[in-house]
Amino acid sequence: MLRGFSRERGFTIVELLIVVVVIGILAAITIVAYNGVTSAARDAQIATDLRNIKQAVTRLEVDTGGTVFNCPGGGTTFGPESAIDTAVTGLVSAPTVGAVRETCEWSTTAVNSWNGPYIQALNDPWDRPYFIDLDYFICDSGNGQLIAAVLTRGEDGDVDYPTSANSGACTTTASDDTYMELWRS
Ligand SMILES: [Ca+2]
Ligand SMILES: [Ca+2]
Repeated sequence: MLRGFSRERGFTIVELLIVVVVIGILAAITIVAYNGVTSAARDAQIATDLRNIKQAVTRLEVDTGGTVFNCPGGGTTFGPESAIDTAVTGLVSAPTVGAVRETCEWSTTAVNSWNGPYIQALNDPWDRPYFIDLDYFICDSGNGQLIAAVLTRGEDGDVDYPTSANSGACTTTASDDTYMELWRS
């Protein structure tokens, strides 16, 4: 009886600790794997959204003969910037006739030939509208470049130019933005 009781005494503290540690390791591995999957899915969604917005910009150009904000020659020099769902971009709702900024201006002809919406209002994974910036600076092959881009400003919600310099030699700096180039001057 005593011997049988002894065999069924249950787990020792050491055995229990080992079980707890093993469960902890398995949980950590699962969390890391899950985060990897969700961030890959998020990146894929952003890539799809940016591509769709770029296609909408092209359709807007075909109809109006202009482009987002209706800047002559595309406009990358100190061009305007805005969330895609504002009327001034001309993507989601019809723009009104008038000056935007610098030489960008919606003319009566362009507004009359507007046949959108070219895309529905669309938010990034952090529930903020995607953003169009006609003077977005990037570091390309070691040189600061000015481009027109559509982007998500990332988790921090701010535009972080991913470059150390606006022109000339540059190094890439930390940025949680994800952008797609529309054109460059
Ligand atoms: Ca800008
Ligand atoms: Ca950012």
